[in-house]
Amino acid sequence: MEYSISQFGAPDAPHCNPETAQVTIIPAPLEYSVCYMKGTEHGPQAILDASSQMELYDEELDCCPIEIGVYTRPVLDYSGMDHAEALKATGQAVRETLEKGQLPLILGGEHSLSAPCIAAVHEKYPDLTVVHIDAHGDLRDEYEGTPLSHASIERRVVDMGIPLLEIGIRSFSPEEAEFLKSGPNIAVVWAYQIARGIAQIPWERLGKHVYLTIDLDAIDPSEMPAVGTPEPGGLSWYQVLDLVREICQRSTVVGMDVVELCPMEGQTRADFLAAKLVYKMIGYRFQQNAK
Ligand SMILES: [Mn+2]
Repeated sequence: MEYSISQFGAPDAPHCNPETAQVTIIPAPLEYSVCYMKGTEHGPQAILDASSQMELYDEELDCCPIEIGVYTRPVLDYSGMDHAEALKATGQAVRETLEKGQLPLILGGEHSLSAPCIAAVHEKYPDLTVVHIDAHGDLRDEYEGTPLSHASIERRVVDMGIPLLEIGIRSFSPEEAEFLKSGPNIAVVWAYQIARGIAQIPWERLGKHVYLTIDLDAIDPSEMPAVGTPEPGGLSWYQVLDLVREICQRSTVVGMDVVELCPMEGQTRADFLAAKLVYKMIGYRFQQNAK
């Protein structure tokens, strides 16, 4: 790609000192198990590039969230690695960020990268809850022969013994439905419940510390067309923002990711949505701390 921004919010971002930043963005162009549209490996760079065109004042929060310090690591280089090695390297980047006392915010890349990131955050915060905003349940034990698949990521979270809250789901296999009925520690808020105004989100499930993973296909394809596996009937921009805001008000978010952007020719609105979502997540997260 010719246009290649290395710091989120650049070129105006003056607050990207790696030592004093409160957030470290980890661009993770991981793509091994994507099954339909390929291209998520270009997602992180598309988000960084779009972020350079974004205004840094947040009218809702009446501040410039970037001033808390947002450092972007060099894009992770997975060349020569197999899927398992790439996941390990991603988890290591999260661990290094946590050791510096910074909040890791990972840009995907395919959703399988969340597993090592969540594992690393869970080591530091054993009382972790995972909130998963997605169109898909991602609860298959394995998919296309691998337990590392992006379609199995939340099953790995369950395997780790971490309570899970899934929101926006509208694509679920019979195997996943059966698994859910077997009583694992999962609550699911379906997209249709949100669309009809009958969703009762079990917020009491959230512990003190939350890891938030957002698969961009949670958002309706009319607003977010650039994903590998689009599903109709998704959440709106403001519905997603309201969820993120509420999560940040109720708990301390100690890790987050935005995954599955699959940049497409002529669909730059998707890259801009992803970049702005990342910025709103940072704003909500630290506005809550400032109160
Ligand atoms: Mn998904």
